[in-house]
Amino acid sequence: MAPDGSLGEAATPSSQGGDALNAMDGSRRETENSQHQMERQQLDLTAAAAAVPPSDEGGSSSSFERKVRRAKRAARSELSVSKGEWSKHGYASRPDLLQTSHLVDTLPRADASCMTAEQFAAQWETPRRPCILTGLCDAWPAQQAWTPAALLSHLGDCKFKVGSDDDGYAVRLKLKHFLEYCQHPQHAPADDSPLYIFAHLERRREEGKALLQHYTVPPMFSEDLMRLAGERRRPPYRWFVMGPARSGSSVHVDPLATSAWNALLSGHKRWALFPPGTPRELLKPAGVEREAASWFTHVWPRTQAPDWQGPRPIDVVQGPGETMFVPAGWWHAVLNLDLTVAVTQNYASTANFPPVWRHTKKGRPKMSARWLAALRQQRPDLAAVADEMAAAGKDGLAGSGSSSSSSSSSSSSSDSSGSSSSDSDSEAGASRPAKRRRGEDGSRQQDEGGNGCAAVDIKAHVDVHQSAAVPATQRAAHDLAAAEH
Ligand SMILES: O=C(O)CCC(=O)C(=O)O
Repeated sequence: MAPDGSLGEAATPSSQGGDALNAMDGSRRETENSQHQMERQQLDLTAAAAAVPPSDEGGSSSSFERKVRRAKRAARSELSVSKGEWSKHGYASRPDLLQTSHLVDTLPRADASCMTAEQFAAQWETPRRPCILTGLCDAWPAQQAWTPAALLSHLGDCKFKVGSDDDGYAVRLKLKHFLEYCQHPQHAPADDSPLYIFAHLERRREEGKALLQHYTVPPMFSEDLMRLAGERRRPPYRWFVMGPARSGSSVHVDPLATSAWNALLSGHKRWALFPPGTPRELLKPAGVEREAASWFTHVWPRTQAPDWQGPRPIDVVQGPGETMFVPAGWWHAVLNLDLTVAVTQNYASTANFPPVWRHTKKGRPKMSARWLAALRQQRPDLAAVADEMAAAGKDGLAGSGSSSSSSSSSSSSSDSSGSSSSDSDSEAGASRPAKRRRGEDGSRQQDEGGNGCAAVDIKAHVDVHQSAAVPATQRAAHDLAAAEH
């Protein structure tokens, strides 16, 4: 083992040489490599778990147990922990859920190590073509710093958001407890849809400050126009993401018409991508739990049936070192196939400015006013676009309201915003900082329809209870809005 507790080498990206547009190669290639990588990762996780003192904080393993149970209860109050409802579907004993050999991965891979922002915009971003970029994160300090063992040693006592409670408040666990949870036979390895760290990276939090030093935004994503609105005003836009097998993000579209990149440091993620305009009712049929594991179990197979009415998904297995580009408006569902560690950011750029502006103006009027003022100074060309849209009456969203029914997995939303160091949060309870609006700031919130509504931040994640409260008509309006651009 290396001094940092990792197994020495950084994960090897499965990049392709040259222009490297390699369709049809991902899944099969990854499956060959993945066994070896999973074994290495398992060793690292085992090492990390072994490093967790068995009797933490002077207590016993029952202290760990209490905290994890409390987190589980808060994150999914509809499931009884004591009655074993976290494993009621038996997904953990269905090996097919994590198998990918039947998939044909047709997503293009492009070597981005020498790609300019202009080349990226012309080839992928402007035509809104999803792709996987390679060669972007090989040299990041995160390659060493984000192994489970290294994270444990540096940030083991920091609390990370693993879900949200019924009121939308963050549920947090110390990283050392989360890592133990990932290993403990009665928890993640048995859970249908395990807890998932989806932590907004904020400089004012200790873990945010540390983790932000470990990667750099690749040049093709660095335009990041919302930065002009000011770091404190802009919606949350970057997250550290870590989760065990079967955690993930159920099908959704990222809101405010933003695009996203997702760089995977270790592990494997299965993605299903659908183009903008795919009918929501096909992708989110009634009666299917809003968890990635349920979506891949019940909905994905329908997409393969001869009578499927929508576009077929683009299936992808993303491996270590690969960065997924999700253009604005694309539906996506993601299932972690093993323990994954990733960072993801949402952004607005020249290429997607008009729809982002439309959604932001409607959904975040105060921020958009400030943003427009900054654009007038620094990007008069885009301020002119905004003015033209206003003149043409194209800067609002028909029928918009607030919704963010969504999405995913075991992770859910809402971090604290204007507040709250980890000291003030109680672990495994929901943090309740003063003066925050539900679903705001720090939320990993995802939207189903690309809407930009007042209560919605960049990634709206509202759990099953909240989603249920969103009227269907409202959701349909958002879906129409999403389909439109
Ligand atoms: O779980 C993941 O890594 C995917 C995240 C995602 O879909 C998103 O951030 O929009």
